[in-house]
Amino acid sequence: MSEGSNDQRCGFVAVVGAPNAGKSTLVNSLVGAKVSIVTHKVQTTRTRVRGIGISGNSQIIFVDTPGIFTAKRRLERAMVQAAWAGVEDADVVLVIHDASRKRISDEARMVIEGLADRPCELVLVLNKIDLVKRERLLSLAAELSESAEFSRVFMISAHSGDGIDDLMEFLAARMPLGPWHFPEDQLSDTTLRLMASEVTREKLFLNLHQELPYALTVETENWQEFNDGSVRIEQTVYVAREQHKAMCLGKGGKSIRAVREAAQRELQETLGQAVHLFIFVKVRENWINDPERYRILGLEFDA
Ligand SMILES: Nc1nc2c(ncn2[C@@H]2O[C@H](COP(=O)(O)OP(=O)(O)OP(=O)(O)O)[C@@H](O)[C@H]2O)c(=O)[nH]1
Ligand SMILES: [Mg+2]
Repeated sequence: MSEGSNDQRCGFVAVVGAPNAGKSTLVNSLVGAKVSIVTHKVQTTRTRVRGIGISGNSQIIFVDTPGIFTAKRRLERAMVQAAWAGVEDADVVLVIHDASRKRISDEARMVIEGLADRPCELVLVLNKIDLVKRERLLSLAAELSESAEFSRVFMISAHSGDGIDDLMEFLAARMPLGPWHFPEDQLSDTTLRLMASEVTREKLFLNLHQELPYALTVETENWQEFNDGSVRIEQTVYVAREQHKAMCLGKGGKSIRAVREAAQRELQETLGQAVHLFIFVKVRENWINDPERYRILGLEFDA
């Protein structure tokens, strides 16, 4: 932290939008490192994830949030509550819209309508422009701007990085004057345990199908560093039914083996050390109504 210089800027940028709009991909791209998991499935992000980016004198704390949708189950309500809470105290709110969708979804409208009366600065970010024709972008920007007052519109591809530098520069200048909140080499405020759980959850999302990824949660329960520089990480995947456990394991343990290998590889790379990852799958019928599971994720139980 370069303390003492009085031209430092530091602030919060919330990243909100419908599920699958590309919020986490964008946060990772702005931070320049993977801080939040990404999959092609909706509702990947379950809680707020803070990623820290630096541009010139500005430290920007990006708050990735779960997608906003009509929540029914307890976990879904907690996720959507966490998303709206991410907007509180933000200096700038980026509204991420998936421009590649043919129609503006009800969920996307819900996000913009929910923000319209808030006193914060709203910036519209049309994402996935690698998949869209330019004419469509202009009409989309005009249509979305009818529902809320945006100070700027950016057209980007979080995937290819197109437009990211301009957005970063804009945000850096928008941050209020003040000392940096985090050391300059810190990329995220999450714990290693939570990060490791998320990596495994991402691999479960990628390897399991239908409702199964939504019916489980992952917790890191043991973390043991050894003198040879390696680490043993033990995790539990909680599922609600025996049948889900069988599906999670796969034939002859094939699915969980693929998950374990992919997660171990990524953790090894992120941590820069040898990782011995052990994953146990346990049935805990009512985990979705257990307050402790929510506390660990930083979610509100009674949202
Ligand atoms: N073609 C293309 N795909 C993108 C772009 N940005 C994100 N994606 C893809 O969109 C999908 C969803 O990305 P995420 O970053 O997980 O989206 P999210 O908004 O965080 O989703 P939730 O956490 O589920 O709300 C992934 O398959 C990404 O690879 C982009 O600019 N172009
Ligand atoms: Mg996400």
